[in-house]
Amino acid sequence: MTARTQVGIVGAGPAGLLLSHLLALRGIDSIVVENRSRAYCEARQRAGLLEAGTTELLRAVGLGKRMDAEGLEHGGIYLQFARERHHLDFRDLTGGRWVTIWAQTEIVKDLIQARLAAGAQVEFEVSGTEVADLDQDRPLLRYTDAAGTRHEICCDAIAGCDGFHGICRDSMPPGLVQVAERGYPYSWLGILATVPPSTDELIYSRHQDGFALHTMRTRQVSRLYLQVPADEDIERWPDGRIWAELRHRLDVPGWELKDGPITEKAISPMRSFVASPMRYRRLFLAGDAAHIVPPTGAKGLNLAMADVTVLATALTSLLRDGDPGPADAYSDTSLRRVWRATHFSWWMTSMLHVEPGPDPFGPELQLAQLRYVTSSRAAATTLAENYTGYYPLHWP
Ligand code: RFL
Ligand code: PHB
Repeated sequence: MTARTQVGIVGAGPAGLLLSHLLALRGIDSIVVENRSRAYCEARQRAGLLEAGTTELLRAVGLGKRMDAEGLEHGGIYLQFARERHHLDFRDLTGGRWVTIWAQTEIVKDLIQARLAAGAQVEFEVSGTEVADLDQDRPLLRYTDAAGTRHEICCDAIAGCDGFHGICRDSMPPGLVQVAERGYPYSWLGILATVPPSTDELIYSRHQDGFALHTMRTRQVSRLYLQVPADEDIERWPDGRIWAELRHRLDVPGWELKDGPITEKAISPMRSFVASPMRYRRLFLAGDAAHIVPPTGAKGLNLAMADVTVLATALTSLLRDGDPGPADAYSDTSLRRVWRATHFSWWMTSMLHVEPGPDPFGPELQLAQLRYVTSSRAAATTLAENYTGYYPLHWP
């Protein structure tokens, strides 16, 4: 069956769903295809922290209601090292900027609900996704739907929002895409626990036995992470060991970590990865399909949403106004932000994690940098500006 749409979107993660929503606001129709189920997409535990610009964008496009009612605004973070906890006041350092704790699961739920309520076509549980005729003005998107029917959609443009393991990046012509990447010799063990957070704002702790992070999802649910070896087996981390290690690495005099039932437990590898260009003719990559950052700077979701904000404007100019300029600039425009965030995420990661192996040089550099960031207003401002989001997002 051959059908038509203006923009074929591969992937119903935050990038693909938000792109479909933004295009609809500009009168451009799209079809979203997703190989997982709706329930899986809505439950997948990932990011939790939004830059100020991302929250402003969500409000501006009608997706701020639940976030404003239930999200938690934070005006800073704690940086901890040598058993001392230091507060960085973002509002003071940046002239009023903040971040918001609002889970990716909730953003995805709101987006799916908004797309379906608007009558959009979002196809879950597809298989055999393919993109073809990429050298033509009408590229094709093919997939098999949940009932087993094969479809072919003739598109004016295709957006590859299919994450790091998707098919779109590898569908670009051989030799076009350059990859710059960095691996890290450690992973994060993340837990979700039903216990009120033991802190009002996030705690990033550099400890000689490894990094730890205390974050949260709601006033009743805590999220915590531990640095573990890159190839660690989750079976080696029963709940009691996780809480003991968190207590050890987050310890400061006079403070106590409350524990509770762990409802989710997973290990994620750490990687920096940037593919460029993010476009071949009428195929555009956005979000994790084009770039990955280690989670220490909390940038992945924010970058994905920034990419599609730029892309929605570019596709509107191309498809509605016949102006190819912003589409031609899309890759360069997005990569400037991507590389800024890539540097910041690498810098935060390198400052806070313990490298395996004996090396007295690295830890001293980390401590010198942490002392500097917590004592110099200029250094603290650099962190605060990057963390809360440096480039404003434009959604006219
Ligand atoms: P996603 O979310 O991976 O969505 C891609 C979608 O495409 C689907 N797909 C396909 N569909 C059809 N056909 C195919 N062939 C397909 N192949 C794949 C997939 O099923 C999926 O539904 O990418 P997107 O939309 O670009 O969004 C990116 C974000 O999910 C990601 O960057 C963040 O979660 C990263 N991240 C964080 N980002 C932040 O900004 N702040 C944070 O606090 C933060 N914390 C985190 C994080 C990521 C983590 N993990 C597990 C990687 C914490 C963790 C632990
Ligand atoms: C999260 O809330 O999951 C989170 C917050 C900040 C990070 C990484 C993850 O740097």
